[in-house]
Amino acid sequence: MTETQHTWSEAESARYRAAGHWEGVTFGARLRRAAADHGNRVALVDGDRRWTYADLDAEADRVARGLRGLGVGRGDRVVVQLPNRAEFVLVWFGLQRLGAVPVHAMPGHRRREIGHLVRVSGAVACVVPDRHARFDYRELMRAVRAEHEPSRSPRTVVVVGDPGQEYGFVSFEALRAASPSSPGRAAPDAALPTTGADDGGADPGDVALLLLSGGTTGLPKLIPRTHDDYAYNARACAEVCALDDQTVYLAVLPLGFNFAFACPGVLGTLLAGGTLVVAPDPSPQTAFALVEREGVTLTSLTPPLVTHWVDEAASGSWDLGSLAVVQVGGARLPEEQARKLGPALGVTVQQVFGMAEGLINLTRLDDPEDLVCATQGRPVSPDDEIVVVDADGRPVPDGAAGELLTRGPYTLRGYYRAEEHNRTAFTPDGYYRTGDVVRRLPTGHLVVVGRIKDQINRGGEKIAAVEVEEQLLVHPAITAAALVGVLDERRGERTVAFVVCDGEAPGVREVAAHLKERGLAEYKAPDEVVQVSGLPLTAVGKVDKATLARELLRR
Ligand code: OOB
Repeated sequence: MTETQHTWSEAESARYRAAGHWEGVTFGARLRRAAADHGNRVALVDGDRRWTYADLDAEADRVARGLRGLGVGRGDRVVVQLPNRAEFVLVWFGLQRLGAVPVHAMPGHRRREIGHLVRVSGAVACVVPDRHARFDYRELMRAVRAEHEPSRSPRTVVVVGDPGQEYGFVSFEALRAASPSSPGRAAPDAALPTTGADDGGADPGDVALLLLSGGTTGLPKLIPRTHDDYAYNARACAEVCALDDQTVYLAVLPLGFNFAFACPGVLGTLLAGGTLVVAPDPSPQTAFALVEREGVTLTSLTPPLVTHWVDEAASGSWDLGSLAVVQVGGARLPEEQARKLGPALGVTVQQVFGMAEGLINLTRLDDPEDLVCATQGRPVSPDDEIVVVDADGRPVPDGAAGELLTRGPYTLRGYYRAEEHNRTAFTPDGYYRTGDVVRRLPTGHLVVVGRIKDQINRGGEKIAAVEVEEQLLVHPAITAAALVGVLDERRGERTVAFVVCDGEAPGVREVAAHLKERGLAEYKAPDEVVQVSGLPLTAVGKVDKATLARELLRR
């Protein structure tokens, strides 16, 4: 990323500071303040384990000291691939304390995705669990390291749980327990410096974390988020959701997902002095038990979870009285489901249309039911700039459909180290081309009506069609391939791979095994494989995916 080109101008930065959006405080310093303000309040709950704000602050110091002993310092990137456990939060703030930069990976990512993240970010370390959901992450890390020269692969792998015997693998427990006086675990200079002790000397304008984009190209892009912009993201959402120190947020969706982490999620809750409860799995049984036990007030879901939650609530065996607001986003929520959810759980529903790149739209808690159920909300910041344009880039009137372009105080101006992609992903005046087709209502609310980007949204999981197509073509029997999203009752969309083959086409299982072998995350395997004699083309010679989807529905 060329800082001069792909960031906010001096004038814009000054405006965002003057407006109070950018407060000039790093996350490391914010945690220190939170500990001073709310020391004895419970910040974090995971099963039977609890951390007050003072505990969390002290733990961040401990983790930071251990990481520093491994040579991690200001500006260093560290890939964090952890499931929903407290350690995600401990590691995250430990890194912030050093001015180091967490790279948010998803638990489902495999060799190809993690290898790519490691290469692009130049990560010095990775943090993984030993095993999770019957998968061994140490083996994944071994494979990633084997594929890269030592100079280009992470020096250290921190393992939550049993690190095994591999050289360079260290246990998280040992790392956090190591004090500067226990040599062999941490280097003697591992004590934190007295200056920058809150944040390793980081600047609030520095990149604080890297998020993964849903992707539209062969390789996923990294999204740089600064301390200033990301804290504003969380705070602006927290204000709309009226968070305070009584808030108890249940993290059901993966913590690495921007929605659960900062919209307002983890960060919004902690910045407000509330309590974060992590759910180890997204089932309504697990979640409802936590709602009862911890008095959860707010949570967030993707649409496919909504039906399960509504069904389980109907059993009548749970007391969900504390739960006030349920956010739903990441994919389009059908209006009928939105109308059912509120009464079924006895909550206020909030639709969330957001993106890792920045812009977050929320329906307001006091919006009339029709807006809550039939729109995807409106921007959280008065300084979010929205333009809806036609195919020629000309603004369309309110109510008409067009591509959503946006810029503002927490929307990126450029992907990380992606100079070429940045030339087309933004307009010359810095608007991000979302690839989403929306209608804007006179109230400012947006209705998502479609998409022009080559991405499939499988119930909130984003799949870049090109990334999968490239790997399908590696299969010896496949000569041409197109991955298409088609309407699906349960997930909104499911993936269909249209393949042209020399002989008989491989079945769904064989294709899944092939993609797994290629190192792709399992959720990217097509739900269906359809053999065709050729792929239809549009007038400009692109694969005509709309025609493919239509013909499939007609069969
Ligand atoms: C969230 O973030 P990403 O980066 O995984 O995906 C962003 C894309 C959007 O551009 C849009 O295509 C789609 O996901 N999307 C929705 C939606 N919310 C996101 N499409 C229809 N209706 C919605 N409510 O998905 C994300 C990030 C922060 C908060 C919430 C979601």
